Amino acid sequence: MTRALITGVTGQDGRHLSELLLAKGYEVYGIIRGQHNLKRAILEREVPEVRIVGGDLTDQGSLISVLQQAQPDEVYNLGAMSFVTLSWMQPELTGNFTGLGALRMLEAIRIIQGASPSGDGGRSIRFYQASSSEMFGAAPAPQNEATLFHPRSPYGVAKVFAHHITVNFRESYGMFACSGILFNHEGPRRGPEFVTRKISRAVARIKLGLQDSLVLGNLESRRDWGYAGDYVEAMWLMLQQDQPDDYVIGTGETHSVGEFARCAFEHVGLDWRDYVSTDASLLRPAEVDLLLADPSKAREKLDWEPKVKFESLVRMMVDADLALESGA
Ligand code: NAP
Ligand code: F7E
Repeated sequence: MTRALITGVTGQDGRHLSELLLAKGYEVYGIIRGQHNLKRAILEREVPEVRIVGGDLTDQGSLISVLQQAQPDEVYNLGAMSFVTLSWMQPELTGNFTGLGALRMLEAIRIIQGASPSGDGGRSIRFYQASSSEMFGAAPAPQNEATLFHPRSPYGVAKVFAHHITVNFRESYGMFACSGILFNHEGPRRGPEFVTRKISRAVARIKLGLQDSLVLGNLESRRDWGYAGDYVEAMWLMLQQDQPDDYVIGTGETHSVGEFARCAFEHVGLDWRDYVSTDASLLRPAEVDLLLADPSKAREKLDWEPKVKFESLVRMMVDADLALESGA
């Protein structure tokens, strides 16, 4: 049975990826940090088959222990401080989790493989790094694997480090290490701090009479938004190839925050202009204005295509929040 180890298993992508791998017959181990918390309880309820192991991306020894315990064939490094706004408030912590965390896991894998009695690396562990379109930042669109990075946030800078160290371990040690440069992907499991979920939740609550308005920041920034369930499939595909490589994953469509809000309100028969206002305190010190993926390499080499389109994604999220907020 193939074994996978996932960091960030309690997050949006961690739960989708666990379900995908379990459906493929994998044994799935998930790293949980700290003590029992709400996100762990949600994971245990939604995907109870995941085998939970304790560890932290800031604790190298814990990662080595976890690898010894789980003996994985594939490691998916999804753990990170992933909220861009918070990365300006806690830049050092972001660098530590999001940047150095990847290095610690790569080193842990290298140490474990090097210690193999067979001397040839033993079980060759395949590694996936959750890179991000935030690394492109101010780079001109459309962005693909050849586009130069110009990150605009401490989060983006930390992800650039994690990306390059992944490539470096592949080139230095011949590790099967892949970096998936994923554009924004969303869904009902998205954290409420991200703009799409903030909007879908507010729309549901306004429709149900539980809230009367929604305050947002920059309505003009544009993102290439896809569905998380489609994107974890791409992560898995990268680790099934003959050679390790890096891939851009996105839809090739871009929409503004305002368009997302308009579409979400329209879905419940409301006009967004009656409810949405803006507040300058929600603007970022430096913004990423335009993200648009050129995912042609993934289409050609991985045979990967996103299935859920923008309007369906918006409707899916609003419908899920309507059900949640109405207690259905
Ligand atoms: P998410 O929902 O914010 O989940 C982040 C996960 O990281 C949580 O499970 C969190 O665990 C864990 N984590 C945080 N600090 C940790 C530490 N020190 N040690 C171990 N685990 C730690 O993020 P997501 O949307 O699923 O994204 C998954 C990954 O893809 C992240 O690396 C993110 O940066 C990257 N990414 C996301 C997108 C997107 O649009 N969603 C796009 C590109 C890249 P706790 O429960 O302990 O907090
Ligand atoms: O912001 C604007 C905000 O926080 C999107 C993470 O998963 O994707 C995500 O990062 C846009 C920005 O996501 C609000 O200024 C307006 O332009 O939903 P977000 P993000 O920053 O794109 C990348 C690919 C990742 O890797 C990250 O981990 O929306 N915006 N008003 C707002 N954003 C938020 N959060 N809240 C607002 O009220």
